[in-house]
Amino acid sequence: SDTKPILLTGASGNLGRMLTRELSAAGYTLRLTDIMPFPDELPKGTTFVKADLTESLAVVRQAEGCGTILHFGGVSVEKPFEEVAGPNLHGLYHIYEAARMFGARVVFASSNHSIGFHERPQGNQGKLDADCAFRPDGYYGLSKVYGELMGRMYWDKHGVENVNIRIGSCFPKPINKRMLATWLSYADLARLITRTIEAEKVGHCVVWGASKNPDSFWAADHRDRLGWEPQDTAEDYRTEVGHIVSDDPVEERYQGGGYCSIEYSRKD
Ligand code: 15L
Repeated sequence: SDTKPILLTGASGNLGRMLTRELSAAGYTLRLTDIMPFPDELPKGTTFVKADLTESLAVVRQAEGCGTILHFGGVSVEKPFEEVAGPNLHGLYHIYEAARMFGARVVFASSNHSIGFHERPQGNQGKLDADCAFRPDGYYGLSKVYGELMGRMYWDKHGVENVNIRIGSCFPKPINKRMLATWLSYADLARLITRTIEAEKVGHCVVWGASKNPDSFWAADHRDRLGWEPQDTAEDYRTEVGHIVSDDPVEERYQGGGYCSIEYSRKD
């Protein structure tokens, strides 16, 4: 396994905290960073530095000597453009420059909102492959498109390897019908991240971040390069949450759900 330390941005967020627990328990050396204080007890051998992604020097200092940068930092929900741009556009640039400088691999927490304006498929027909068109459903999703394309460019131009995970809905449990398609269990994400660290060669890689859900909206991607297969399934929650839908037709029509309805003003 990789002996170099791993930088984890967004460590104080829900997924950052879960990954800190899982990866430190598995024996990885972690350097954590976030703009918010780390709310849990620091695992042994782990360091935490409070830093703003928009400040390039702080990012570079943290990344020195790291083999992998797990980039979970930044704005994680729909916000006005000016709030998204600092962390998600400038911050991401700093991450990629640091990766180029130190020869690190970037694992980018992308999102289904980079393709959120694709309609939901009917049954097994029309599931999306990872090379589908980007159809962002807001400024947040647009920043994830930019992040994925930044990875494309840094691989083509500088050979910086990167894995872009289009995370569906990563929560302890699915809470509505949409999540019977989009849910990613914490355990499946943790196993996926381990593979992104350990895989021999990844190039520029795009993976759908969903568990083994029969209702998934998504099909082919690059998971074979990582040797990852999800093991959990949202199906276990069908009777509990399968009837929970919104009365907003825009939300129910598109894959991005409620993000598509935010400030939606199209008339036809
Ligand atoms: C995301 O990208 C968000 O970070 C998360 O909070 C959820 O809203 C998720 O998408 C989703 O689409 O369910």
